[in-house]
Amino acid sequence: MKRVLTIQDISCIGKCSLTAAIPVLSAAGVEPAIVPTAVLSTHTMFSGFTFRDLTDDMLPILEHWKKEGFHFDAIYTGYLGSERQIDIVKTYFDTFRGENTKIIVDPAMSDNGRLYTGFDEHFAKEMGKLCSKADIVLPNISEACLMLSEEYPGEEADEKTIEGLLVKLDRLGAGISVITGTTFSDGGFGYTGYVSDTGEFFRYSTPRVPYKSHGTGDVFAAAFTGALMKEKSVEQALQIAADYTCACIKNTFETPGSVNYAVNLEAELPYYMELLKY
Ligand code: PXL
Repeated sequence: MKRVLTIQDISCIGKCSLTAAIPVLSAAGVEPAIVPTAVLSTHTMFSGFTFRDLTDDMLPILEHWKKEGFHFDAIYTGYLGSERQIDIVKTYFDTFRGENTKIIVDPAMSDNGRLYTGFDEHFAKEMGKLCSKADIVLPNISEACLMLSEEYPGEEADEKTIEGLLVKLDRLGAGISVITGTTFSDGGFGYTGYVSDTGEFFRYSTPRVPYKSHGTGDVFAAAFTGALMKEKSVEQALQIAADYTCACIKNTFETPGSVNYAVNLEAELPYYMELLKY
């Protein structure tokens, strides 16, 4: 069984970061190994959340694992709480990057042109440096702009603008750069990617559901990583992740009384598992 290490926070209520990654990776049939970077009472979209920083545990966990000789088929990171955590994650990459270990960075730090509470522009630049150590990066439009010091063009940026951002993102050094949450001229919603080796773009969209929620980037990244571990190509895995994430948003939109702080990712796990079969 493949083992994926994911390094991000636990928001006790929020259905994001680890509480999204663990069920999704498990549904994919891969073993989730975790390094919780912090424990929050909720994700940071609520006010008054508690925050227990676990940075001091990160290196002792690494040292123990080194002694045990653990191996990871992928390492993927999401929300990180500080620049020091970013530095420690670099050590994780350097320590556990095996010949076939895929490194995926989702620089979860911003939405709609605004940084999440607690982050500043310097943090965003440091996240850009972490991206340079990845095989695949998955920022949304805001995150890409912050890492590149580019003006935020809005969520409805046209395809040429997104392609321009991708070419710049490629210079950070990841082999494959993907911008998520892009809008297409036909009204679809999806992602656009760029492959460094070939200089080619690729894109995929699903119908737009008129519903905004939190944590959808985390659901997407976990579903992508899970699919990649099931021997799907990068493009197939991204499509599966987009179809699954879209189904989660639609399910939430259509289910009266759904929570408004996250999507119904659990309800669509059978659909995700179905998608992985083909
Ligand atoms: O990527 C979503 C996310 C993860 N973790 C924490 C967050 C958020 C989004 O707000 O606050 C703590």
